Amino acid sequence: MLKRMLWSAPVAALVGSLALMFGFEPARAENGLGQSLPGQMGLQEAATEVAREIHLFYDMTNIIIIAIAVFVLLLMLYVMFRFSEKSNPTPSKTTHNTILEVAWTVIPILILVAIAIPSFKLLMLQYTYPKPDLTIKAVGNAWFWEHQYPDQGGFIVTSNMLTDKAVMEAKLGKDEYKKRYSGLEGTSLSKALYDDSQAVWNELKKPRQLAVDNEIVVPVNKVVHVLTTSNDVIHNWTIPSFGSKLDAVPGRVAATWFRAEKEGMFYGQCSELCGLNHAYMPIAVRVVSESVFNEWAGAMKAKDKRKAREVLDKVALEHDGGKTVASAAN
Ligand SMILES: [Cu+2]
Repeated sequence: MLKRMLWSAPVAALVGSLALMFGFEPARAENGLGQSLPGQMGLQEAATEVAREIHLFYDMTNIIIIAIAVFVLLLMLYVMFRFSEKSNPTPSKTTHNTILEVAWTVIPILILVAIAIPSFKLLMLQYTYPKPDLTIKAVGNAWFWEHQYPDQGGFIVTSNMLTDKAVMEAKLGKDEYKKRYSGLEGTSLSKALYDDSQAVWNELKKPRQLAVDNEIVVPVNKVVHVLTTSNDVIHNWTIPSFGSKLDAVPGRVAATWFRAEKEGMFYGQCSELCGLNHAYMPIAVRVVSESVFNEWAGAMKAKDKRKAREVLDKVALEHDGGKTVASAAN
C-alpha cells in the first residue's frame, strides 16, 4: 500500500505533463480576451504564443501541486488510522529504511526537474527576442503612461485613464458640463458623475477604470518590442492576454516582446505598487491590421490628430461597436 502510494504523485505528475505536452488543455470557462469578464475564474484568454505557453505551464504546475497535495493527504490519513494506538498497540522500533530514504530524496528531485525543464523553455521563449517589426518605448509616470514610437518618427501617445468626468465632459461639452455640475462638489459630485456616466461608458463600449483617453495601436501578427523605463518610481507594463509583464525602472531600460495573433482591444494595468494612483494608470493596446496601423501611424506622424481618431473610430466600430472618447459627443 505504502509503496503504491509513494509512486502515485510522480506518476500523476508525469501523466499530467505528458497530457499537456501533447496538446490536451483542461476545459476553461469562457474567459475574456483583452479584459476579464464579470465572475471570470481563470486567466484571460491568450493572444500570443508566450501567453499560451504561460497558461500551459500554469496548468501543468497546478496538476503537479494538486497531485502532491492529494498524495500527502492520503498518506497522512493512512498513517493516522493504520498506526494509531488502537490498531497498532506495539509500535515497531525501525528507524532506517534505505529504499524509502532514497525514494523520498530522488522523487522530489525528479518532480522539480520535470517543472524546471518547461520553465526554462518558457524563459527562453520570453527572453529570446525575435527581430522587431515595431518598437515602442513605454515610459511610466506617476500616474500615466507615455508610449513613444521611435522607428515611426518618434511620435508619443500619452495615455491617461478615462474618468467619469472626462467622458461626461466629452459627451456634454465643457459649457453644458459646467452648467450641470457646478453646484456639486466632493462625494456628491463623484456620485452624480458616476451615475450619469454609466450610459456613456456603455455607448463608448469602454470598461471603466481600464479605458484610457489615447490608446496605443500595434499591427497584428507583427513582432513588437516594448522597452520600458520610468520617469519617477518603479511601474510595470502589463497586458495579461499577451503574457507581458515587465518592470519600468527609472534610469534603466528593460525589454519585452509580443506578437499579437488576434485583433481587438487589450487592456492591462500598472502592476508594480507605485503610489497614490497606482490603480488608475491602465494600459490599452488596440491590435489592428497592418494597413490600418500604417494609416494611423501616418496620421500620427503628420500630427493629424483628427485623421488618427477617425482611423481608430472606424476600427473600434468594427471590433466592438465602440468609439474613441473624443467622439463621444457625436
Ligand atoms: Cu505605476
